[in-house]
Amino acid sequence: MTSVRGTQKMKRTIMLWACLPFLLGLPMVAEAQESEERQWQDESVYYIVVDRFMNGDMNNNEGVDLEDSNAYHGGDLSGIVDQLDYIKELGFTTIQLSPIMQNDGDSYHGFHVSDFRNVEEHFGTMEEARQVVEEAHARDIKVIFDLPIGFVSENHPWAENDAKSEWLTGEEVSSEHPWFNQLLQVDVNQEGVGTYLQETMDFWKEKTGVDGFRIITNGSDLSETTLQNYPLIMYTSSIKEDHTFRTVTREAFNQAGNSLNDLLTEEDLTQPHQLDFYDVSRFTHEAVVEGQNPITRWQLALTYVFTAPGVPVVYYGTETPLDDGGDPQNLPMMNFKAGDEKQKKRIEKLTSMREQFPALTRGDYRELYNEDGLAVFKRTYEDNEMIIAINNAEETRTMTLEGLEDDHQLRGLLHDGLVRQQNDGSYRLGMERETADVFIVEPNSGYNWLFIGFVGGVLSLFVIAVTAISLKNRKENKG
Ligand SMILES: [Ca+2]
Ligand SMILES: [Ca+2]
Repeated sequence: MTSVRGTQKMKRTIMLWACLPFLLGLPMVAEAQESEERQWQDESVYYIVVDRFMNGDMNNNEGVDLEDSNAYHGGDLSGIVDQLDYIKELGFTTIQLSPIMQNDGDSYHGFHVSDFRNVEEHFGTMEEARQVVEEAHARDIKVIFDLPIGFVSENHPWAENDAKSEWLTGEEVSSEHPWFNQLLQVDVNQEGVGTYLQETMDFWKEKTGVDGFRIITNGSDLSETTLQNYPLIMYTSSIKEDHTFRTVTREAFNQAGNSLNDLLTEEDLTQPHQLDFYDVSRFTHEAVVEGQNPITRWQLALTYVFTAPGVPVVYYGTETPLDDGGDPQNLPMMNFKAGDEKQKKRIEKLTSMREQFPALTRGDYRELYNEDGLAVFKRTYEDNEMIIAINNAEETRTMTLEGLEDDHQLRGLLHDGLVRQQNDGSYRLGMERETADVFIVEPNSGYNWLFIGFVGGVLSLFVIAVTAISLKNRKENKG
């Protein structure tokens, strides 16, 4: 009898203690941002080169040769489904896939399309494309497809069909990049092409549920009328773009001691920002060539890309970080066993910050300071104010923050730093060499007495409740 009663008593006590975290969690819930309708600029994007990510199906491996960097390597749509949890853990909210449309020859990169409305057999089937989207959505991840409408393979039916051949300019794409050799230019400004593009996007939406597209052109802008008010995520990019943001960001961060004065800050919050892509060697390699620690370099560069206006698009393998040996065409298979924990942790923190603090995705931008390798800027959205500090110098740097209200503090989210108001009323920010931090600006209440009071109150109630139960049990035992 005694043992049963003892067990019951223990159960009651355990249940009471089990409630504690929930009670303590209550003020956190109240603080959470009210969810507004999500916009494209709120996303953090992970870019996947489908052939080089994960080989999930051995039955579609025809011609696969891991020794030949120009041959298919076997990655496919079902492999992406297998790794969605991995991507989710890193905190990305959108995946973007290199072109999955039917392709000619060995074009593992997907840019030699022969049918815009079919899935390349090396990558899988339409059903598997639908599954990628469905499984991603089940994890609250959006999916974007690359759609290279600006050019087609020489074997595309448009090259043969007299009626459609007027959609082509009659010229080949001129590009120094070998991926774009022997491609026929599409005249994207023709009304027929615009209609075809729109119907093709509708087709993929209907078949797979995809959330949006990147339309890739050959230099000419799409006619605006075609795509205005298109209801899905959609942005265009050209293989002729000069990628100024990318160039200056890479140059600023590839070496400690570089000035950050040239960093380019755009007004456009919806502009995708990608440091690595098919036409440029990995930033990892650039840092290695400069004799730098690539992890440190990436941490500063990524902090900038994730907190400056724009949408961060991270190339697969950045988290490990993958080195291409300086050849942008060298896209090794993703190695899920490799990886640097510090690098992954930084990415996880940056993605979660963008989810938590709308100033980072929607806020106004203002530069506060930029000298001797230390850049400090502020993002503000409604009552959320964040200050980002990046010290690219090889020494500790300090600066005085102007224009902050009295009795506030800056709480660092990457290094747990705390900046408090000095006796003379100023705020002094100090950053160690080659570090970056993202600070939340909040009222300085010294200790948070409201919260301490709440916790104290809850604890007292618990002590009283537990004591009362013990007394009651003791009485029962005696009785
Ligand atoms: Ca495969
Ligand atoms: Ca093919």
